[in-house]
Amino acid sequence: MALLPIIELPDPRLRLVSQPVASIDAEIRRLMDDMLETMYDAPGIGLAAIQVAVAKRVAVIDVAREGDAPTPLCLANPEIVWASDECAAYQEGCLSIPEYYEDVERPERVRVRYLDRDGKMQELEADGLLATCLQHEIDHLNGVLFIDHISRLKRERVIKKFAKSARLRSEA
Ligand code: GNR
Ligand code: NI
Repeated sequence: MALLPIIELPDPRLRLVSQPVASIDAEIRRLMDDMLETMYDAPGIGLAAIQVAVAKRVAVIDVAREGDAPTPLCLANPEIVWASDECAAYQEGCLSIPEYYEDVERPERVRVRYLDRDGKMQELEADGLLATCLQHEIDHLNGVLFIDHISRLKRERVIKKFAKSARLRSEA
C-alpha cells in the first residue's frame, strides 16, 4: 500500500471529467487500496481518484466515526439512480480545498449503483452523511467541487485565496 499525494485547488485537473473503469482488475484494486490508506491518513471520509491525479471513475468512502469499526466502501463507475425531492444541508469540506467549510444543500436520500472492489454490481440507498459524501464524490468524478454549490461570491473568494497562496508558494 502507498500514500498518494492529494492535489489541491487551483490544480486544473480537479475539473477533469473522469473516465469509466472497464473492469475491476489488479491495478484498480491497488488504486482503491492506496486511496483508502490515503483517505484514512488525511484523515477524510471520502476520496475520489482525481484527487490523487487519476482521472478514473473510482471513489472510496468511510463515514464510520473514529473509534467505531471501519466500514470502507470502494466504488467504481458510481451512478445516482434515484434522489429524493427533499433536501438536507450539511457542512462540507474537501481534502482538495483544505480548511474551508461551508453548508451545501443536496438531496437528503440517494440510491447509487456501482461496481464494488470485486467487480460486483451493487446498489446502495443512503441518507445523512453517507448520502452527502456519495454525492460529493460523484461530483468529483464529473469535475464538480462542493464550492460549485455555494454562492458565487463565496466561491470566487475561496478560489482567489487558493490561487494567491499557490502564487506565493511558487514565488518563495
Ligand atoms: O473528508 C471529507 N469530509 C466531508 C465532509 C462533508 C461532506 C463531504 C466530505 S468529503 C471530504 C473528503 C473529500 O474531499 N472527498 O472528496
Ligand atoms: Ni472532496
